[in-house]
Amino acid sequence: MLLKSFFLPVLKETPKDAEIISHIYMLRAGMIQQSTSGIYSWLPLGKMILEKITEISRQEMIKAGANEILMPTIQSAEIWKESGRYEDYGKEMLRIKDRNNRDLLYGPTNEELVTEIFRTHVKSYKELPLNLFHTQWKFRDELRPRFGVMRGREFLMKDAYSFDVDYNSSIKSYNIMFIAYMKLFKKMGLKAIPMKADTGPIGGDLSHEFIIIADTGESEVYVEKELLNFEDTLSNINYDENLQDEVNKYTSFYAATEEKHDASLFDNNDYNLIKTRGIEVGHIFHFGQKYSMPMKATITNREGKNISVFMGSYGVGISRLVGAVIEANHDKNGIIWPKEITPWDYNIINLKSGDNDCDKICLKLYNLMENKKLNVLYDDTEERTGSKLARADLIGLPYQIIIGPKGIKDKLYDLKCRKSGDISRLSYNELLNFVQNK
Ligand code: 5CA
Repeated sequence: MLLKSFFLPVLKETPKDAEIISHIYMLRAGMIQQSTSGIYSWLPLGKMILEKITEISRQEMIKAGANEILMPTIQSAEIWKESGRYEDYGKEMLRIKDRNNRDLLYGPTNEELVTEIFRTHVKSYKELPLNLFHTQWKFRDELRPRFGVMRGREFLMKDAYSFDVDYNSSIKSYNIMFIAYMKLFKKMGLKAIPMKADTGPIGGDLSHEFIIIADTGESEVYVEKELLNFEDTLSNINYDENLQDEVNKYTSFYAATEEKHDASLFDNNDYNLIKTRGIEVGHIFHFGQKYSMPMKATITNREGKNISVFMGSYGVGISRLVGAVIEANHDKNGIIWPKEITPWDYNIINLKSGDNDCDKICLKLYNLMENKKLNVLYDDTEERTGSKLARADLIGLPYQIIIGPKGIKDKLYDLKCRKSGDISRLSYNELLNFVQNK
């Protein structure tokens, strides 16, 4: 991609109302623009990151056996009246009337809608287990939208819903999602800590939140130190194994959000507990027949008896994750994208666009890298050297290849690793070797 033809409206100044680093950098790097309180437009760089995160989550859901669907953002109030949540959900739900005075709402979550799909089509245990997921915008009229995409009113969520014939099978489905979540956060370059959690308006008897430890996180959490340094074996786990032992490896440690924390344990020497803060990037719930009973989502079981199906729901905060990844990966100059998420791996920076020699060598390298299907952004703009370098640090691609008149004279070019800040001076061939063998 040539930067000249990429819409990257970076801001030089720190925006006034942004309090935390991810919000500041997302605005400064031209990733998002506020439309109104808690609602954002996603500009090209932001959209690319959103897509990357969506795709990692999608691929892991599919590996874990889930089927992708797409439910609408607007739902009929009827099904919510059936489940009993229409009144309960309170002011967070955006209620709308259509031209025929029918009650509609902008979905804050999809348990009811997916249960309606299920009950229309599935009648027998033979069609189970089933897991349906989608990635769709939600609206919650949060009391205090803040920190940019971290607590938005409109936000993108991946939500999955499992259906099973009995309690034990539904715990198996819960465990599959538990492990899938650990895997997908790891694939985003993040260390997520599963914690016992409150079930809130979703309900149920079993729930875990997945938390990224960060000072700016909104949740207060208590976690056993050993869990923070725990070496996982996730890459060796297959979804067809019995996953209870794997899940127990995590849940045997003490880790809880504030609402679930047992304060008497904090002073207890048996637990090496620390109190810290974190960002909730995922939340899973097991709620059995809470929705299937009132909504009459029944199936025949092996004994030919009609029973209400057992369910769970599983959410990943896709748009919040864009902020969370930045909170976990940045320095004073800007974002440092992990390789799993970065929109491009390399940033060629032409320090003197318009100079014949600089243009020639940059373009030659760019074309060669493109032909080799390397993922590269070429800064061919006419900005000043200082602004180009500052912008490159701000947008945080893993490697910068910096080419200017001095380098051309010496036949040595700078390769900068964004994360370590290390700069190597390499010949053209050494550069090629590096990018081809990376
Ligand atoms: N139906 C269930 C699971 S599918 C559900 O809605 N769960 S939730 O309420 O916990 O939301 C799932 C995830 O969405 C959260 O873990 C969080 O990462 C994200 N999320 C929730 N509210 C917001 C918000 N206001 N802004 C950004 N992300 C949010």
